[in-house]
Amino acid sequence: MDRKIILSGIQPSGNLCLGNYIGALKNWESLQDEYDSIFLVVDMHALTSTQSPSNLRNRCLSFVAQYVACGIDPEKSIIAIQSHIHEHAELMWVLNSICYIGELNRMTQFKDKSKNQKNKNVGLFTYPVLMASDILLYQADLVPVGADQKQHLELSRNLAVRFNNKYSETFKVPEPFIPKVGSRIMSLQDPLKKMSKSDENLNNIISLLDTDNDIRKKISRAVTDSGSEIKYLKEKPGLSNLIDIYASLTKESIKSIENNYQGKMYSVLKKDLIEIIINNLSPIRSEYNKIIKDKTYLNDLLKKGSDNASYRARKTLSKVYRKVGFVKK
Ligand code: ATP
Ligand code: LTN
Repeated sequence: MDRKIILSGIQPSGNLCLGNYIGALKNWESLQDEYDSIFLVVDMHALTSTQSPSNLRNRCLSFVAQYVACGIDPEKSIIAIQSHIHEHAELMWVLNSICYIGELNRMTQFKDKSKNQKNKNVGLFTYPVLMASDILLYQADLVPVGADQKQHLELSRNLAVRFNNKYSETFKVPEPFIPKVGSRIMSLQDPLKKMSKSDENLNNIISLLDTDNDIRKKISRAVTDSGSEIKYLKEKPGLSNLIDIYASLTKESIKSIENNYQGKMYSVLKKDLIEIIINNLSPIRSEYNKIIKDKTYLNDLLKKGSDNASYRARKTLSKVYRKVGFVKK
């Protein structure tokens, strides 16, 4: 039987951070043996916020190298850059025509991200339709993402069902795969907001390429409450976030972490957490430093990835064009 398909993507804005690693990349790595996997660097999505062209270009390659350094194996999974496969934009146009403005108006990420923008760009508004097209193009069964993407995924499901009902069975209806622990890692300085790779305050985030010293400093300074009991509680968002990171990286349960640190000071937990993060990230960093230098290797894997992805994308898009009534070339 054919293996089920998973697909996910990260936009190359800012530096990949611990939130992206725990919420997405770490799960991609463990799912790739079981699933037919496609992992994208979604550069077209990144255009919805301001990007310098040369930074965007460099960051795309750097993200590909970081995917591989995190254990995404190009022999097992397709790794590709979204803009290399023109079918994403083409399917989006078709999906735009069955998506309602009211649906996009309800998207909380659009409300958050456009809040402080004077001139809101249309791309930011229709971004979830492009995401639906990424997913539906490859007939994905499962989409491993952090909790913040749940609403976008619901829209992808609705668009798939709507298209299938209007024309005939065409798209698989994808399911989200959201980790039980670590689906929403919070900012280190403001634990009420999500850790985000494009955050301008670098003290809020641990970047995958931070040095050991950066990690030590940032975790030592991470905001906690003034209490002393190590308990995972809503009233202790800073401490609970550190426990979440600890639990996700060690696979230890939150209960057992609480038991092990009973009666100990926050600083003891922080010190151990620093070692855990360093043990996870330093091998990734050294692997990255090797891979990023080998441009031939990166270009070859991208060529193979986009050839494979384009083949699949073409198959779905030609079916869609036929169903909606476009004349065959
Ligand atoms: P940006 O700040 O550029 O909007 P981001 O850090 O929110 O970026 P995305 O590109 O939106 O990252 O997300 C990439 C993947 O990482 C998605 O699957 C998303 O759900 C996941 N993710 C992002 N932030 C977190 C977080 N704080 N905790 C867990 N998962 C996260
Ligand atoms: N919107 C996602 C990034 C994204 C994505 C996708 C995730 C774009 N296309 C397809 C999963 C599947 C975000 O994390 N901001």
